[in-house]
Amino acid sequence: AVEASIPEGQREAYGQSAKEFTTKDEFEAEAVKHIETTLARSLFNCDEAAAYAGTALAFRDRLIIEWNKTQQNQTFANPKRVYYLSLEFLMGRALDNAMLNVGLKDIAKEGLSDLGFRMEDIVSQERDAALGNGGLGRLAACFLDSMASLNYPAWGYGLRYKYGIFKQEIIDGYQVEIPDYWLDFNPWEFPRHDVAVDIQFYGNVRKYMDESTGKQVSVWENGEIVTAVAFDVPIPGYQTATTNNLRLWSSKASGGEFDFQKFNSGDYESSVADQQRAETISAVLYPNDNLDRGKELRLKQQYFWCAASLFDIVRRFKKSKKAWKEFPSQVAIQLNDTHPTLAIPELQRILVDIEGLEWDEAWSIVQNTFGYTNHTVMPEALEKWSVPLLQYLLPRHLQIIYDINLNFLQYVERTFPKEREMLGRVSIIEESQPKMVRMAYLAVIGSHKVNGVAELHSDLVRTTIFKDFVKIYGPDKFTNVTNGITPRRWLHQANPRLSDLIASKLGGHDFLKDLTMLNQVEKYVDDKAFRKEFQEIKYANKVRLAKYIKDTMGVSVNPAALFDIQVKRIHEYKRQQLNIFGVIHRYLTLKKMSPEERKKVTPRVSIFGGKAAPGYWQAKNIIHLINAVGKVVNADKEIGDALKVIFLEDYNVSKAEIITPASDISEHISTAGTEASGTSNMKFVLNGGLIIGTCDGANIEITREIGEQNIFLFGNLAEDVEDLRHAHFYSEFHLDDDLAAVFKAIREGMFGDAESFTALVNSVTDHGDYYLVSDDFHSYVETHKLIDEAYQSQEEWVTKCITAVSRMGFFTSDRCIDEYAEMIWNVEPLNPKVNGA
Ligand code: F55
Repeated sequence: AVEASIPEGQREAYGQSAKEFTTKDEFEAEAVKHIETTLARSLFNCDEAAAYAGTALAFRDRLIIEWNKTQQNQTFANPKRVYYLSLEFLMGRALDNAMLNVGLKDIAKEGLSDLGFRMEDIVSQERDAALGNGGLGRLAACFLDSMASLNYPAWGYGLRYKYGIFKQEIIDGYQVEIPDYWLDFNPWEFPRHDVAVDIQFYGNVRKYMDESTGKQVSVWENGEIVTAVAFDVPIPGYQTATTNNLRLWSSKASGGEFDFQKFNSGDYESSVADQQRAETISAVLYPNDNLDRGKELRLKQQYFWCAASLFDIVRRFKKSKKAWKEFPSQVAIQLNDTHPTLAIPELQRILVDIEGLEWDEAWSIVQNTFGYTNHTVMPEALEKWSVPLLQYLLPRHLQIIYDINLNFLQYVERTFPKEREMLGRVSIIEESQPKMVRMAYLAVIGSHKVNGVAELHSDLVRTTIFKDFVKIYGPDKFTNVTNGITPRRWLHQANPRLSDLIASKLGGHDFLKDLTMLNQVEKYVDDKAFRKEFQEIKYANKVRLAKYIKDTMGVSVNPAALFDIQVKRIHEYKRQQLNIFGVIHRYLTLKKMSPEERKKVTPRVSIFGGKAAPGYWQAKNIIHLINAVGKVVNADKEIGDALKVIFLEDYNVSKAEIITPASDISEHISTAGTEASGTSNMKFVLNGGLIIGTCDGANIEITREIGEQNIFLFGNLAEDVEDLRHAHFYSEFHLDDDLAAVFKAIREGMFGDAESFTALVNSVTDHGDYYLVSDDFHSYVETHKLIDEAYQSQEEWVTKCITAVSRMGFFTSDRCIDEYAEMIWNVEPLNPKVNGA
């Protein structure tokens, strides 16, 4: 509307309103201005929290200017855009990243020092934005960083949870969950109270014949309405003006704070209750990773977020006045796992019920718009929703799903008339009691491309869970995009000294935008000075982690020891139990040695970290065992530095930035075929650590890139897992001898209360050892011996580490995004300067 615009003559002032500081003094002036006026604090009441706030607000101003320009530029050029739909964005902290991306961290550091503060203290004031569980959520965050850095016109869409993933405390060795209320001061979000969408739930569907068109029309009516309010978060690219948008939806009661009609009619209490109910939708992130629990509130979250996002996307498209058939040339929507699959029937509903398109035309638009990324082949993680629940909550969507299924099954029947048994297998509806909607099948049928996240995983996707669909649609619909990580956060920010060392040899930091340039580092593998500096950096990073361990846990660890780290969500398939059983075996071995022998072994610090889903009892048992072992081993004077066992509390993104650069070895030891990709494996190698791993997920491609002499692989292969599991039940179960000794020690109470570990031991000995712990134990222990030996020869070790780092260029998320853009989205970067912006 014209009246909403600034008059022509006055527009120059616009865009000049916030100061684009470039010097230390200008930065200080901006920060102080914010402390004084925005926060209303005096110079005599300026603590670290205030200094953080002032710094954040100063940088925020800069981001806003670039962000506005980027959005105006995108609106003007109106290119095809990418929309990344993810229920999780595990962003971590924003300030450090913002300072590095706009290239002003050094200036801010000097400015803060003038004001009497240390940069590290200020940066660590910020709370993590922890709107995710693990790998899937962090991948979405890395992708946002890459899309902005590569100038893709891209938006993220998610939920603005009031509570992110819980904070973990360890009390008496057990995990305790504390709610993560993170929003009391969040300068990085902008409420858009004018961007509000009403979302309907429940109700019924009325069908009637439209006399004028002669068409049957469906109307979804009498539902409950909840309002979605947009909160926008700027996503700055690295050394580019592009600043993209992450839009998070927050739920509130429709009609504002209270329903005034109810309020005035004296129904105050129920008006407040309605408000509470509405706000519940975006209240809390579900803390399960790789497990589907089918809760009604979770389904509400999914629809609320999909419907609000699609309304927004469609509204933006309609402004262009283009024909509907142009929709897929303007819009690419990527589904991060099946969590946003309801977007498929929702777009079909918008096109058919609201915009009046014919079914087939609408369906072709839908299929050409969506792409679906699968992150797991494990059956317990594949989402299903019960038909009765969908009928109740989203009656029109259920009808649409049935119609999609009918058309699909008719097509399959025509194409494969002799394979009628296939129909039941590929049906979106599982004929169980109650009937279930298989969301992954709906996602495959409604998308034009389906991808896995590492080569082995994508092969498994094609040959196991979607085998029939490969036959139906042909192999080209199924593809692979191996995961990656952003080198900005995971190298430059987490490990500035290593980043600078590399930059000193490569003529600057350009490699952070083209990570394949790392291959030039290999030239320096024999360079004495380079090797020395590389080693010193690793040592300094270990000293920093050792200090953190001392400060938080009171345990002293020797930074010269081999740091062996496994940090990730606690899950039986990730096999932290294999690791801790291995640690116990090491302890038993050490105890049998003479003091002289013990002096010769490579000293080790075994470090664990990660959260267990609150309802995942066996995962909690694993945490308990790790802590119980730590308590005994760390207090054992005879053992001393030869072995320490640490469980780091509350592993999250900002802690990962301290932990990752400090590893000598990290563990990626999932049962083969279960870890779709893994991404921390990439972070550790990029930071100059080696890995021990199974032939699983991206470990396989890491091996191909860095060379098998630079990685420690062990264990059975994915292709043999099925037979081995079968053999556990149908042949004599053989428990590995060393593992039997470990179990004996546990049972005899060496680590306290033996009873509380019974279930963990029994899962191997009595319940079929589903994760093949016993089958892989010997190979695991032997491989750790090789690691001990290799570490003794520091020269060879450093050679491996430097070689590995130099060959990691493939694993940048920039490469992933370019692959998605080319193979799946068909979008191109947009020069941020085209309008002189
Ligand atoms: C969260 C909720 C549900 Cl309902 C299901 C899964 C998850 C989840 O957190 N999954 C997850 O993190 N998957 C991981 O995705 C990574 C990125 O692709 C992979 O590297 C990793 O192998 C996979 O487990």
